[in-house]
Amino acid sequence: MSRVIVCGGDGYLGWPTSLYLSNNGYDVAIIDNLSRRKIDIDLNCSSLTPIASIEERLNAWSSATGKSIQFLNIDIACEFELLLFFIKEFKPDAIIHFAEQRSAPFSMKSSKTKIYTINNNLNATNNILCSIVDSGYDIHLVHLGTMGVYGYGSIGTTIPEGYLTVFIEGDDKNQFKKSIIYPPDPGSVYHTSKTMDALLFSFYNKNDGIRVTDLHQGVVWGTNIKETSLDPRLVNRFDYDGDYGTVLNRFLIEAAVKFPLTVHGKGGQTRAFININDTVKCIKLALENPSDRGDKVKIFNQVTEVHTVNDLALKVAKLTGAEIKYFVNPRKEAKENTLKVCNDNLINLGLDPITLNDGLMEEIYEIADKYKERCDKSKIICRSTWVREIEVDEIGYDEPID
Ligand code: NAD
Ligand code: USQ
Repeated sequence: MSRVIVCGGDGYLGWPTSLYLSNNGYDVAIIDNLSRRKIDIDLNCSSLTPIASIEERLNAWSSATGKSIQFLNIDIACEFELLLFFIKEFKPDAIIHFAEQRSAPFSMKSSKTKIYTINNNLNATNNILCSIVDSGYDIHLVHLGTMGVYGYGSIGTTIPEGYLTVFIEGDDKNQFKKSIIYPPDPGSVYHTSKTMDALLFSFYNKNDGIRVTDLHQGVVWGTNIKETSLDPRLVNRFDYDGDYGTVLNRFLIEAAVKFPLTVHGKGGQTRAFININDTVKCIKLALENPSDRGDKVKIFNQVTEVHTVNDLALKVAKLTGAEIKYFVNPRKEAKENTLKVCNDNLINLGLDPITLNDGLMEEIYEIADKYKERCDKSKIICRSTWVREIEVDEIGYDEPID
């Protein structure tokens, strides 16, 4: 039986992944410092779905399936010795790394959240890499990265999977061919931390031969998978607040509580998306197809389709009858962009993408509707501004703003 440690296994993606892998024959241990739950308390918001404590979650999983998952409360960014001790004891074949502060708006709220995001994310990644080196085991690291490392402009070309082939003119005027990491172009402090992770992977891969797969994932939508639906105590989290909610999930709960769909600017931003059921499948595919020792970092674009924000709003409005409003964009981002993304690696490994047309949007709308009484409407509008010139009071204009 393959043994895997899921760092960040109490979170939105880590929890369903842990259950999915446990159900598919993996021996799973979760490490999490529960910081995401603490951030909810600080922000005075909570998941739309009522999530059980980690202890209740794990007991419910054992009762429902007879399988057990270990849990350790370790701060990966600060508690290196504990992390190393557990890795040596558990002897994992792989570690999946979800354990980072993942909200772009939260990372841009203040200097305090910028500093926390950089300290937490970079130290977590570096500590995991150091502990793999010190353990002496040949552990495959699978990291959840982001499409945002590329920026979102494909300048008429398809964004490749991590590497770009370039031709450089030498001093002797000959052309040299080289494969380089695609030029990073992050749009927030959070996204910047992911571009810095990529350099850490590249270095430890080159220096210590660590096998790494970096999954450059798009915006995730959805909430439950089959495993999290087995018992109400297994329900996954559903973030909808202005800091942590992602765009399509937000539009669905906004529609359920009759709040206008909050399109930023004119909604011309094009982003890549993936359903949470595909996220867990992609991670299993990545685990089953590690690189060989000595190979460079493997990079997969974990995305299934691209849409503009306005497209999404129109689809949700059509499904639910919701009203759309155009808000001052609190972010500094292009008003519109094209985006073409290569996802051949995961498709060639067998991913059969779920799309927005597969009826799942209705299912998520039903979940949003079921829990709508738990929604605090005052938390919906995004109030984290990228630059201080945008006054928080301006946000909420209901006309498209250039
Ligand atoms: P999340 O915040 O719900 O989960 C992250 C988990 O990691 C939380 O349970 C948190 O408590 C834990 N954690 C954070 N720092 C830690 C530390 N220092 N030590 C131990 N545990 C720590 O986030 P998510 O949505 O599940 O995202 C997981 C990963 O996937 C992130 O790295 C994110 O960048 C990436 N990702 C997410 C999305 C998305 O749409 N949600 C899209 C692309 C990529
Ligand atoms: N947006 C709106 N209205 C909203 C919320 C968002 O118009 O109510 C817009 C944003 O301005 C942005 C786009 O929708 O243009 C996407 O925003 P998002 O909040 O859904 O996603 P983002 O901040 O990019 O971050 C999320 C995850 C992050 C992950 C990233 C993948 O939180 O962890 O890395 O998606 S990607 O966007 O491909 O880089």
